[in-house]
Amino acid sequence: MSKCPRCFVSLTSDHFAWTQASGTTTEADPVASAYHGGQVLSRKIVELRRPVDAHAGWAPPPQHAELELGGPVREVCPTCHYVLVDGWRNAQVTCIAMAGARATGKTVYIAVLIKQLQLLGESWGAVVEPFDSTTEATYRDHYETPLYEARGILEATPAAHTGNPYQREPLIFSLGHWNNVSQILVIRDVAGEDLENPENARAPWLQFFAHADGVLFMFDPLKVESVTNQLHDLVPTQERVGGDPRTVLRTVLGIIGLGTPNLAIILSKFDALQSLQSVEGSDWSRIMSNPGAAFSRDFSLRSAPYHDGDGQLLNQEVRSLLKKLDATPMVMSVDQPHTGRPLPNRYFAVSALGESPVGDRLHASGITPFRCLDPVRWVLATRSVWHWQ
Ligand SMILES: Nc1nc2c(ncn2[C@@H]2O[C@H](COP(=O)(O)OP(=O)(O)O)[C@@H](O)[C@H]2O)c(=O)[nH]1
Ligand SMILES: [Mg+2]
Ligand SMILES: [Zn+2]
Repeated sequence: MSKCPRCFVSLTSDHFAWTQASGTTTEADPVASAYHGGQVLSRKIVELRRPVDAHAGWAPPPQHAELELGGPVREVCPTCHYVLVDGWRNAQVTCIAMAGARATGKTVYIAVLIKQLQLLGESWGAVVEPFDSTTEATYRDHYETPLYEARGILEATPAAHTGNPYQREPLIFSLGHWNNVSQILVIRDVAGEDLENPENARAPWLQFFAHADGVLFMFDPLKVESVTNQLHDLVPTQERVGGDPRTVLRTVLGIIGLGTPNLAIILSKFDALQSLQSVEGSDWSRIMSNPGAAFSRDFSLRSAPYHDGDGQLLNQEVRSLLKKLDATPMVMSVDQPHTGRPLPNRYFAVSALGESPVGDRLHASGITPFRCLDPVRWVLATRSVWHWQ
């Protein structure tokens, strides 16, 4: 089914909306502004709901919108007024929302993820590319260039109320065709700061979490004191630290409410834990040196179906690691949410960079991602995209 790339609400055949395709008269649009998180001006909009007595195959009468608006029209999302491209309703859209405190690695992860999706797609001839010019420019300017070209480290994602919050626009990528249907992946990045504030739980511009197909929640092991204490000689200290992951998880679960996204809980910057192997005599060194562990290998770029068995093993291992990282309360709030209905969930470990950056620069060995595709392949597999039965 198709979904809106901004609010992630499913586009049904019961409710439609259009706007004028051209014209200079615009006015403040309170609906679009609420979902965008900043002021949006729109041209005139008309809506149409399916009449209660309509027959099964009902569709909007041809030219209905053109007649109402007096000229050419463009379809918009009836929930948030996002302008949809022609044919959007025929595509299968998978919507992913990033979550996590500040500096847990969300933005770096997206930058690397797209490259990995491109590599995986190539292995069966699927071209992964930005779907629109906004995505192309946002990905290039805020993700790819800062990481791959300047070899520096990305700036913190601005909170939604500040100057140029590029994360307000969804990142839309085409995954090519699968089962003869155009496949689209939408990713919405978020500023950790916005999730560290529990008062934002009701903000309309964060409600996309409730309608997402996948929520990728990142947990940063470098926030855990017992880890950083052991690491201080091995891994350069990271100066940017975010808020309490438990608050963020609570806010995110609060926003999701009765929604049913797949929840991926991701241990990010896994390279940092891997470097604990060299802390002699510590129990972390024993745990992390286990060659038989699922977290010691990476299947994510194999052009076979998502390996569910491997995913389940990793799930158990990462759950144990999180308990060892004093994150038991977090695991409990996933298992026993206040709604009484746990979300479909799975635990993952990823390293986008492969090695810790030194100060503000990437490590000399460059970017060597580890298991970055797993969470997205899991979400895609649950929707039978890029997956063989
Ligand atoms: N060691 C390590 N550090 C990482 C990794 N990914 C991100 N980082 C560090 O974490 C910082 C914050 O990353 P960023 O993606 O901006 O976090 P965000 O605030 O969650 O979007 C970066 O400046 C990097 O120093 C990783 O895979 N390994
Ligand atoms: Mg960010
Ligand atoms: Zn919408």
